[in-house]
Amino acid sequence: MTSPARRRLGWMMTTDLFDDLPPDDGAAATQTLAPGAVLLRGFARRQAPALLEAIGRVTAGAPLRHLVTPGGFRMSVATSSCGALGWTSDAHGYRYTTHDPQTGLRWPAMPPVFSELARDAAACAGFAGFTPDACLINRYAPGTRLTLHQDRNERDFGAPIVSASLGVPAIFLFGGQRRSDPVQRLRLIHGDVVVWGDASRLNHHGVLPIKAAHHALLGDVRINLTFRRAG
Ligand code: MD6
Ligand code: FE
Repeated sequence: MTSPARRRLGWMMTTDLFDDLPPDDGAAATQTLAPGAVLLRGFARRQAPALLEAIGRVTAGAPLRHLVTPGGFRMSVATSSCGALGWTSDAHGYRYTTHDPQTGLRWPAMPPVFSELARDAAACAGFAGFTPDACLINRYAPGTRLTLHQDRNERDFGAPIVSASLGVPAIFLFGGQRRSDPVQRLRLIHGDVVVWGDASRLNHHGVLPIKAAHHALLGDVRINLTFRRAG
């Protein structure tokens, strides 16, 4: 049982099991998507349990809800926010507010584990000194999608967007400045982080309908944290 061949097979089987996991040493694999846009594979995986605990606390104070678009459509994604500013939408348009319109209270403070992740991911992508003042929390049930759009409600496009994925996989669409530009389809899994700024800051992006799947920590949902400098 301990022949060289058997040992080699055991070693191969072990490495095969872990092949699809990114390195867990802080030097996660990075993939450039476009000038100013990078995918950091597994960047948030280590912090995921702490992020989930903080998401629970934030959404206890500012519940996830289905916003209505200015056009009158109920969004399939359920949304909350934390930080000095929260993103919201109603018949009057998309905007950032200091208070949650649903509770009348200020948005919950941004947990340090959130802001530290956003700062570190931005720095890793070449955006040192990123200090987000808004974090949008999106929960995707199976079938939920987000149509291609640009993030342009922020005051200053000098800061990047940092987007962390948790839970079941999603196909993230990353296009260009024009809606008609070619779109990359990226499969994002638990712990992956995408950062886009500079020449990519106004690139279109979206999420295809989430497929039924199971994740050990999150069950059948995907949660996305999107960090911005909004004010
Ligand atoms: C995501 N969310 O949930 C990405 N952008 O994976 C967004 O891109 C987004 O949910 C602007 C406003 C709301 C959003
Ligand atoms: Fe967006």
